[in-house]
Amino acid sequence: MPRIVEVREGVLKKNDQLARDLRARFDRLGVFVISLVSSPGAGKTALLQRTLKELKASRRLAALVGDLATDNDARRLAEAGVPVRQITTGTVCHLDAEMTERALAGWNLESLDLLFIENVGNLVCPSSYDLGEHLRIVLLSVTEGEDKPLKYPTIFNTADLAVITKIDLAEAVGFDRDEAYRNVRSVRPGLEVLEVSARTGLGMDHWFARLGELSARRGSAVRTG
Ligand SMILES: Nc1nc2c(ncn2[C@@H]2O[C@H](COP(=O)(O)OP(=O)(O)OP(=O)(O)O)[C@@H](O)[C@H]2O)c(=O)[nH]1
Ligand SMILES: [Mg+2]
Repeated sequence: MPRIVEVREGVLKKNDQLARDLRARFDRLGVFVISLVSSPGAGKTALLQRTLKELKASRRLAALVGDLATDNDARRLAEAGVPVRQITTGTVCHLDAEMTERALAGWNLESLDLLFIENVGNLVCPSSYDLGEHLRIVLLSVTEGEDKPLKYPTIFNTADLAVITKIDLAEAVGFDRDEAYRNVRSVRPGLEVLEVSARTGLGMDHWFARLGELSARRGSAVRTG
């Protein structure tokens, strides 16, 4: 086997082990962890901003956010008045379990119900790295093109739920809903798909309801990886 492949496999194995340990810790401490992945600008932060504001009255929340540079997203999320930590990855195009664990140091996880993790905007790299989350959500905005699931199948294959974002723009950009669903399901048959607009609020009630239902399954985690 070429050495570069061996090294990469070794890194992934180590990440998987650490992620399993993290998930066991989250389970023990009773915090449900949800990660969001998407291409840059698909609307992860906008969706989270609205979600944190809505859910903070009934749930104890926190968020971690990864970016190569800037703490713009952490500042946007902190406006909701919940604890937020930034992970600055430098040149790395994804979060990994070790970065996640380091970012959690000193945080009182028992005092949380839900922890959201916004991954670096990228449809490729994050797919290989388990962060110990219970639920991985992939976002696809209507402005990206309906073919993205076909071109980036791995991220859709590793997700538990897909959310089509910026649905308020669907008509303006000629979004072909049937084709998008067909493409998601040809890559990942049966994957649940929701539609939202963080701008207008369309679909948000259903999103909140599904988050509530899925996080209630904490005892029998959605992801087992
Ligand atoms: N019209 C519309 N615009 C949106 C919506 N959600 C996000 N946007 C806009 O899309 C742009 C990107 O949104 P972000 O929330 O920063 O996207 P992101 O996925 O967090 O981006 P990165 O963290 O850089 O990957 C911003 O200008 C948002 O205002 C939406 O539902 N409708
Ligand atoms: Mg963001």
